[in-house]
Amino acid sequence: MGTFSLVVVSNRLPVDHEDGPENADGTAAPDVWRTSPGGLVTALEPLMRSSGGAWVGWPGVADRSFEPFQNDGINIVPVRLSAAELEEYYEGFSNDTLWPLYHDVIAAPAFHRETWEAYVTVNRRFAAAAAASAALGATVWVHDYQLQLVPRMLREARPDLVIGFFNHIPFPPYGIYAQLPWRKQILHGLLGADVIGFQRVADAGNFSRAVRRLFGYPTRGVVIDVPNGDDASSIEAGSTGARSTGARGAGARSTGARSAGATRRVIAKHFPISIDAAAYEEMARRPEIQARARQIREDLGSPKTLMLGVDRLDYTKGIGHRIKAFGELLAEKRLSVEDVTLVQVASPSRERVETYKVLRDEIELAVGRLNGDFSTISHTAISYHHHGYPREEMVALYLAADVMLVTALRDGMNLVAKEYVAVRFDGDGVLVLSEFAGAADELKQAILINPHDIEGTKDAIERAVVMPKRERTRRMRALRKKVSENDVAAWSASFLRTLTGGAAVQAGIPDD
Ligand code: GDG
Repeated sequence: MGTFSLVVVSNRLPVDHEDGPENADGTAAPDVWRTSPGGLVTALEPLMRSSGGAWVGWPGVADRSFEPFQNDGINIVPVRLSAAELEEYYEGFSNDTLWPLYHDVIAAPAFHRETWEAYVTVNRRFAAAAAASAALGATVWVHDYQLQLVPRMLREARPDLVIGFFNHIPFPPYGIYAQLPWRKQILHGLLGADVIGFQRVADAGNFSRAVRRLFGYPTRGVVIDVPNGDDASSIEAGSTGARSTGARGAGARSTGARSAGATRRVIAKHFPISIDAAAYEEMARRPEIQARARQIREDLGSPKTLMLGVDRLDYTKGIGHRIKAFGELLAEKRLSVEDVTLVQVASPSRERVETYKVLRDEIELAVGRLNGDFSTISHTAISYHHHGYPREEMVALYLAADVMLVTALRDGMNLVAKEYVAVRFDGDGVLVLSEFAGAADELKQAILINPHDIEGTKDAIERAVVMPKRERTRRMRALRKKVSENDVAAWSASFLRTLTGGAAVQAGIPDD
């Protein structure tokens, strides 16, 4: 039992460990911690500070143990992972099994019993660290697909806790999910939470359907009635939802998300994640960033239209489809390299996973071919960058881009689409957005595409390039309203409200 009333659990901590320089006498200097300012940190920072919260996660370096410490007002609880565990739990089960499976099997998922074992072991370690940090009756918020067993493990160790889980990636349709050899164990793990959050209505629906198919538990809208005695034996017995009246642990306190009696009420609902829109706009308004945006256009030869893609180099992002569509538009002379340049930022990602190595080769071959075929001495068709950039540079790129291309084949949300919109305080710019990204549920005034339909994607790109100013402004105004109304603070507040308070009210509302 710990002392923190709010505990966040995620695979990575909001800080990265860096080896400090050696002292002059050859002894090691104190550890250096660099804050990694992701959206989640920004969203939770004020709350973590005011509630004295703790963050449990891996510090980004293998085989090292660190004591808990305070960083910038947040209590950091590092979880140790060995190099072998990283390979099996993270690169293996998380990124080579769950990631492709949950993204519509765009790449083939690997199913290995050893990596599953490592996933269970590591989830248990995260759960133990969270249980040791949380005060009596504390709220614990677990994040993402790497930690789906943690809610159940936590509930078993600490029935007094209020447990939330948020899935940042899609939850697949049953026909795909059912391939997973450990499909029951994962659902059982998740059902340990009081509230399970998803990006889209469809993801929450897929989850509830999987629960009905595999466990037979009744669902009504966003509510799932989970029998109180749904312990591990229900998995082995292949439970069809037989009720039990097992008592809840001592010290359990009643929250809106729970109900007394034979069943425990679990909520599975969409909470579309967002960004700190005001912070992006504030950066975009800085004179030096605007100057940088102008400089970028000039350095690219002042094209009439600058198109931009920003993605982790991942097969879910549809980078290849985007390049194909652009290449065909150039070949058919519907666009010309004198007028249009595509800047593609492909930030390095999961470089030790084989599928990602193959993808990098494919993309770079396609970029090289296209540039070889169409670039001139003075105009490069695709300006391709396999680096990570500082956030200021990303904002300058968004400001410089006339057309933003988000062509994901499947994406939980896609924050890049929202960042582009937040930055465009000038009311200009056109967003081309895949309907397979979660963002498409909210950003309906984008030009929505099916990236598998290359002809349709080409038409959409051409339309974006020639769109009259009036229409651009009208669409961007509506998009900006959406993003500023639902920023990341609203997102986390809404999730935590459902988890700790207003859940009883929400629970009565059918799925919307
Ligand atoms: C997962 C889900 C969901 C990218 N390159 C650079 C850079 N980025 C930043 C972007 C954006 C973030 O990384 C990427 O977020 P996305 O949402 O686009 O995609 P995933 O990484 O796949 O995130 C996704 C998200 O979780 C949140 O729930 O939306 O669906 O897959 O913020 O700007 N940032 C900097 N330099 C780069 O080179 N500074």
